[in-house]
Amino acid sequence: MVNINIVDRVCFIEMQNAKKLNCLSDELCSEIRAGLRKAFDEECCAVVLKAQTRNGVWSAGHDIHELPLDGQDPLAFNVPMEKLIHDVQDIPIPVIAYVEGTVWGGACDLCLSCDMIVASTNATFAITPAKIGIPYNASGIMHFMCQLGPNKAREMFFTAQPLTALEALNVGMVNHVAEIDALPALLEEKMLNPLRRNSIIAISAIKSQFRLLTKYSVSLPPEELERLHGWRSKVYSGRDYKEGISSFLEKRSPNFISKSKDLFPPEEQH
Ligand code: YXS
Repeated sequence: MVNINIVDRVCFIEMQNAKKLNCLSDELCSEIRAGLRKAFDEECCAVVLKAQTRNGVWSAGHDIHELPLDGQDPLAFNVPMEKLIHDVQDIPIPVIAYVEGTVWGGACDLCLSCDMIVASTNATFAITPAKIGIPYNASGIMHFMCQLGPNKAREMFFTAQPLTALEALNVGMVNHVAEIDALPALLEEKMLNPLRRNSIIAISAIKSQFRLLTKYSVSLPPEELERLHGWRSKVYSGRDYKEGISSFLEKRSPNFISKSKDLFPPEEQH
């Protein structure tokens, strides 16, 4: 599912499950995580996460077939896609998302969790839980808020509409955009060659500080955390969530009927 190739201290991890649109299945996430560990063990100075595309799709996001229907949190801390996102942020080596094509759902969060993104002009980025009735998770929402600002992040989550590469560049989500043929040279010149020249131990210390500063920049009192979890569990154990998944798999439009007030029953309003 994944090809790992180390060239001149850079670890290229290529998703090769194009026939399944590189859906972030548990297996694919585990193989990418193994690639990250190999990059660290082999003392690489950078990781490049890329994909073989089909129908122009870089990754179609979490594998919808693997979303739990038994009331479990689909985006719990310990699900493989979330573990991959944590590993990308925790590995003290710059991880660059190299995007040619369309990115959907959790794969968009994965790209945002990388340290930098270079994209081809035909790339697009969409976060789509609202289309499937999924109450994304706080850490994922934070990624978008930090990178895009609250307004653009809300627009992406509420509309589930793709952002073009140029729009993503304009809001600072993407570092560089180029025509697909020019992207390899841009990656080498703007990123990989400087990273090979610079001090990796200094970069590791700087990346680890970025991680701590963003991770602890928000503190919610425990009761607020519990309230947040209550909202999420009501949604992912509710009707719209199941309807979102069934409608996708049955290739029909979803019929969402849950109401906002279902989340805030009168007895709980204060
Ligand atoms: O009909 P077959 O069996 O060939 O299967 C179809 C699709 O069902 C399948 N497929 C997927 N299967 C599992 N998980 C997926 N995420 C997924 N996406 C697609 O692949 C086969 C070809 O799909 P098709 O016919 O739609 O291809 P297309 O070229 O017309 O359209 C490509 C896409 C990517 C635009 C389209 O497949 C699409 O919109 N996929 C869903 C993208 C998405 O919303 N992903 C989010 C997944 S959930 C997730 O990541 C998070 C939990 S969250 O939602 O919270 O962000």
